[in-house]
Amino acid sequence: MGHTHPTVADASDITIGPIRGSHKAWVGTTGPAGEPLRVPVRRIELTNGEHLDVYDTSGPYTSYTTAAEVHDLAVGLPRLREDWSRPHAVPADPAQPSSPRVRTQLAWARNGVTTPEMAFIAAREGLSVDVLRAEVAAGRAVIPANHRHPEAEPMVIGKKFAVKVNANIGNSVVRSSIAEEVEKMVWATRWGADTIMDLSTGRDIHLTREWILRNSPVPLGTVPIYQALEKVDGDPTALTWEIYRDTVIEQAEQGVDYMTVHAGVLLRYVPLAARRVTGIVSRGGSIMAAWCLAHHTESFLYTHFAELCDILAAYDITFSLGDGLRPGSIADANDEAQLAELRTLGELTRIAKGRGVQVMIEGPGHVPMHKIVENVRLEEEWCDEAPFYTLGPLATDIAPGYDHITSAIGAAMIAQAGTAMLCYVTPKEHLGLPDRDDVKVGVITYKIAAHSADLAKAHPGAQLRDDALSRARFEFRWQDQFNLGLDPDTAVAFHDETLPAEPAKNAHFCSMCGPKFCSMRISQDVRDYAETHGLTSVEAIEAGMAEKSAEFVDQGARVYLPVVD
Ligand code: IRN
Ligand code: FE2
Repeated sequence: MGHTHPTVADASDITIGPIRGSHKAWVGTTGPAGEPLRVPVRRIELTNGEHLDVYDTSGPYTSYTTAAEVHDLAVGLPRLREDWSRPHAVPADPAQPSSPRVRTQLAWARNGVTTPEMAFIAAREGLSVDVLRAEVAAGRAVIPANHRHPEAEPMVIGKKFAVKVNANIGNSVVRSSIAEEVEKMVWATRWGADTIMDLSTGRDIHLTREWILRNSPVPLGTVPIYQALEKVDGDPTALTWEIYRDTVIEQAEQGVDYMTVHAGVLLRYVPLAARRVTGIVSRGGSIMAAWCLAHHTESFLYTHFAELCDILAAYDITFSLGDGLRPGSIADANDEAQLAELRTLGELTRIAKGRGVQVMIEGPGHVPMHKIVENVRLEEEWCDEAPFYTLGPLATDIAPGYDHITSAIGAAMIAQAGTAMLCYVTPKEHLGLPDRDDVKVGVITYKIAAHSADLAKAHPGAQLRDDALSRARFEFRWQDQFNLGLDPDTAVAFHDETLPAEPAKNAHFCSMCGPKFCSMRISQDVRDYAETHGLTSVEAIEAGMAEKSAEFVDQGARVYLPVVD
């Protein structure tokens, strides 16, 4: 079999240009040293002259209008954070005199230092920088920002902030090229992915990641054990701490912002998963379980954890402590294997934070609705409220082909209960590798879950978009209704399937009920009646009723009127 050269990305592969009805804008703020910072927003222009700014994850791609404007993908995005002041090393934990001196957002926050990243994020979230710094200092929020990934626009993951969405991409031996992965990253962030995880396992892992990192406007996460496994030709028993450590350093140098580490899969927990309906479903978890069993030794991720912390601290990489024993079916939810691992993740959280490393905790998986909230409660109790980052969970197992929906139901519930970031699930989950359309459906589905939770948690400003859209809907400003939505292209396409003519974009009805029976139009009529008669709505309704009943009596009080030709 001949070796195919890696195909690299070129500008024609990626989607550029503004999302329908909006354009990229920047809102100014200042950093801790008074330096000007520009925070990106997506500005939706409305037909009534108003506009609404919404959170924007798309990077410069939505500001390009022609292929000629696109930056050189081989060079990468402008290095936004390169010139920002990076404070000097400070004690990892000022309360512990023996803690190492590090340069992480956690240590800076604990020492009362405001970083440019914090100022940028506070403006982005519409919250005060003091609240943000306090949340980071307490370990309740993380800012995944490797010093070596200056292209990324800073963002925060924590329950006091907007719920975030991660999109997984990555090739496998079976299919996909580098160009496709860069294209998927741009595509996923266009629709609102807050972070990207590159889960590549095939050939060209290093090069694929390099292309994604240099061109990604959002933080990038990886699972280093996947690449370590490639280095030993897929034999988990051949893994060593040294191979793993070198892989982590290789990825750290490239700029990976957060890493999934399945250090809570302990030798003694493996038998707990043996009698499960679906055993171990985590890829990383199964690799570590195989290693522990084969060597009958404790996991090298666990025994070398402090050393690993110091590597991550040097770059300010955030731990995403993996849920290697998460349930892979409703039957296995909240079982002893899952909870034993979670307790260990709590122990590891304290070690990492003591060394100044930011931590979030990965969670399930497949969990029926009545067992979801308990997951958040235990995670907060055992892991000192480190941000929770969950995969769904799927609320039922019976809908392959629709698992973006089964999981969004669980995701909305768990986010309302306090989960800070949701890992998307696409319609292809359990069935195959997602393509471009699946990525978009997955991201939009998860934006719905995340935003629903923001509303339920009364996140400041979250409801502005709902209210703007509802007003547009009520006032038959069709263009505004499309453009305020998460996916304007689909909204307009659906509308045009039945009413493609241009005048229908102003019509006071749609094809659902037709021109005669629109509830929105009838309500409008009631309002208009009130206005012309100088009445309140209630009075208008009463007056209108009286008028109608008089008409009814006038016409002979008959329910069925005679046909008049
Ligand atoms: C998120 C929460 N729990 C798991 N995840 C994500 O699932 C994790 O961050 C990674 O992107 C993906 C696969 O992880 P496993 O199967 O190696 O555990
Ligand atoms: Fe699953």
